[in-house]
Amino acid sequence: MSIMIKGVHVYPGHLGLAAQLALVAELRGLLVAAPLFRSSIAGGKQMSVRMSSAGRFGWVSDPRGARYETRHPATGAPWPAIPDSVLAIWRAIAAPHLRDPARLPDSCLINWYDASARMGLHQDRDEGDFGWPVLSISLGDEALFRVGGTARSDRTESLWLRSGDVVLMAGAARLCFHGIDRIRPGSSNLLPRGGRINLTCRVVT
Ligand code: MD3
Ligand code: FE
Repeated sequence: MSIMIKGVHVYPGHLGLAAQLALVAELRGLLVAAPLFRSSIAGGKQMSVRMSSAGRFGWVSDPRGARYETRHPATGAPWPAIPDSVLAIWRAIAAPHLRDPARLPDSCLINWYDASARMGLHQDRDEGDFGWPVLSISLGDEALFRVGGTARSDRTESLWLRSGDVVLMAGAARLCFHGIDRIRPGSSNLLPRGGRINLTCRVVT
């Protein structure tokens, strides 16, 4: 079951509680090997979201700019593999929208939001080919997601994303402006100390 908002497919409650808990347990191990770090945005300000990655490429942004790197900026180690459970969600939801249905993502960005974190309106433009879709998985506290059109000035619509929701940006929606206005602290008890995790799977090359 899915709904559409501004061309973006939303699959509410795609992951049940057991699947969410299993995924969180897997991410805990992954984040020991590849700890969360802070990126900065143009102008040098730090982002409020902390992040890490899995897969061949991870997204990093520092005063030199935003780019994909094959190694963690603090440890220097290659990123851990994308969990099979995440690849299974990609196969189930993204496959019908792929030119090559066997193509897997080569990057899974892990965004961690505390009670005051947000993400300003932006486009995802650091990948080599915008023909591939982007898939997002929400875990933990609810988040107010805003999505517009392909111009920054286009009218936006908002939607609360909840734990277990999956979002797919394919076709023209791949270049929509989007962001997270705020999270709703205490709205989920999936993560013992609260907060929100968002996983974003992308094809980079
Ligand atoms: C719509 N993350 O990491 S995921 C990002 O919840 C990012 O952490 C947000 O935007 C988060 O770049 C939103 C949903 C999402 C991701 C990519 C998109 C929506 C998108 C790309 C195009 C249009
Ligand atoms: Fe984005």
